[in-house]
Amino acid sequence: MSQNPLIITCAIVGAELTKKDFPQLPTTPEELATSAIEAVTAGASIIHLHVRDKNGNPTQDKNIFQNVTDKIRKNCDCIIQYSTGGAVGTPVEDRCAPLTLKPDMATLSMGTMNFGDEVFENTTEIIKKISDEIQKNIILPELEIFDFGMLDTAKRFLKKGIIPDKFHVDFVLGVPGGASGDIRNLIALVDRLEMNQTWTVAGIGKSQLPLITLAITLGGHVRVGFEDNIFYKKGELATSNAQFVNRVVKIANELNRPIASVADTRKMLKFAH
Ligand code: KMH
Ligand code: ZN
Repeated sequence: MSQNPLIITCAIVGAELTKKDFPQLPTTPEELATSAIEAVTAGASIIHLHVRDKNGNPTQDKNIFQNVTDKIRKNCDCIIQYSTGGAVGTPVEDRCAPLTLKPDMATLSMGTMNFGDEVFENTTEIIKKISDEIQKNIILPELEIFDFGMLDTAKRFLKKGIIPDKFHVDFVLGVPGGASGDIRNLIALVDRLEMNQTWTVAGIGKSQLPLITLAITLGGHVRVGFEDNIFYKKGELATSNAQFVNRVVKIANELNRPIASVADTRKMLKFAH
């Protein structure tokens, strides 16, 4: 039986690291676009996007999102997924600001959690507001599930109509404060998903490689990139986002999973447009 194509998402930069921590981190619009294009060329079909201001700090500035999106689109076709998580402490209005640009996809985190030593706030009110903006702009949401209770929240909110009934799921495992990157957590979470729901795993730090390998085996999808991990191996920093995508392609080839094109991804995630 032929296996379903593997959707690779690349999270090219998050909101936590700076160039001081990691000089290879893409932060300017040019660097972000180049890194995204390299990742897509290597096999990614979705780019999870955060952007930075002139000083390299995380921002939800709509104009910068537009600028980076235009630069990526000029050079390649891919699905662009905006972060509505922003950085810890970003006000909800700012988190929603880029959504009026109507990206293909946007994230929707399913609960408040400790995030390292800080708190990533996603109260019911915040989730409702972001979900409303996502629906108003006809964007496909990706539910960010950092812990078990967040999956139960998603099911509860789905029944109440707080979140739309069409979405993709991303299990983000290994954030200190959320569920750990232990592979048994992924197995348990997938087991509790409803049938036919598409899902991706993002493993933080050293949990990335075992989690993506398991996800490829289980028929799920994967996210890699500097937002989640900067080490290619123990003690060896990665050189580019594309390097991580290339590794996924190699593992997928060994395990007989074809790589999803952008068209395959749109079809599998049931895009409206
Ligand atoms: N930066 C984190 C606090 C998302 O992109 O939607 C949240 C985050 C999730 O990165
Ligand atoms: Zn993110």
